Amino acid sequence: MRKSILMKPFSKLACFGAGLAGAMMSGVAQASAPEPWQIGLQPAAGSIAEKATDLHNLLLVIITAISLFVLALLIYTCFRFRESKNAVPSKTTHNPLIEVLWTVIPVIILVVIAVPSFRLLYYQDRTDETDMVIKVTGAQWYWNYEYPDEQIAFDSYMIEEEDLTEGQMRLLEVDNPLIVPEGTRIKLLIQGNDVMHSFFVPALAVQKYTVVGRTNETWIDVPMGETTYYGQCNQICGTNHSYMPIVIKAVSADAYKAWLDEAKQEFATGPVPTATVELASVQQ
Ligand SMILES: [Cu+2]
Repeated sequence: MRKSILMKPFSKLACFGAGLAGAMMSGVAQASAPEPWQIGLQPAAGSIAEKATDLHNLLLVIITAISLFVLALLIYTCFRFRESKNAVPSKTTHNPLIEVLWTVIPVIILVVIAVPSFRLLYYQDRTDETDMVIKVTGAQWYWNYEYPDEQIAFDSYMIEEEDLTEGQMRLLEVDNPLIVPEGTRIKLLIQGNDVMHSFFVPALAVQKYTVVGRTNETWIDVPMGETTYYGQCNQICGTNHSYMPIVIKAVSADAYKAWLDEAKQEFATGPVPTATVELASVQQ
């Protein structure tokens, strides 16, 4: 299998590193991946994920309060109107005050949720301030990554279980990860090659469908720090849907340059078709 020059040093470190603040401070690469028995979100990486986590936390408070309120009402009703105390049920059908309350209060709650929700939706939708463009194509069953400005493109396949090396995660490692420089805002142009797939990397809070004949645009805000972000296809796309993981490795500017030099030898595409260039420049 083809290996990028960065594959070796990073693969050893690409295991269960999430939350290792000490490791990050000392500049050692870490990984952002699911952990056994994890129930919360993966640590937020970048501004989009931070905003998404904030919204999630706000919603958690709201839904918990609503659930507890409804539970309390149920318990009170069951107790207060039990048969022994209330043998003949009330025939009341209308109560204007309660009806106004149970209409207006949910509307207010929905508005409170909608404001930060739409703000996040538009924030992560697109931005003019991106540093580079990467075209992502979903295919049965692998990913293709193209750097139109560098004229390189390569496929990224999952590493089979029997080929895994010590410390690598089953179903999550790939032969050619998407290498990006740390601290960069990257515009993603996402396309499908056959059926619908979905490009999903939880720590970066990016999830976008790949659709044949259509280019979906989004962006990721890769923070500083040499981190490997793991994701997976998130739209059932056929037999091997579970076997097309996504690995994004954020590396230092120097390491990115070194990788780029190597990749230009190995993955050169030649001049990019005009349509792609136009698309990238129109959307910038
Ligand atoms: Cu899939």
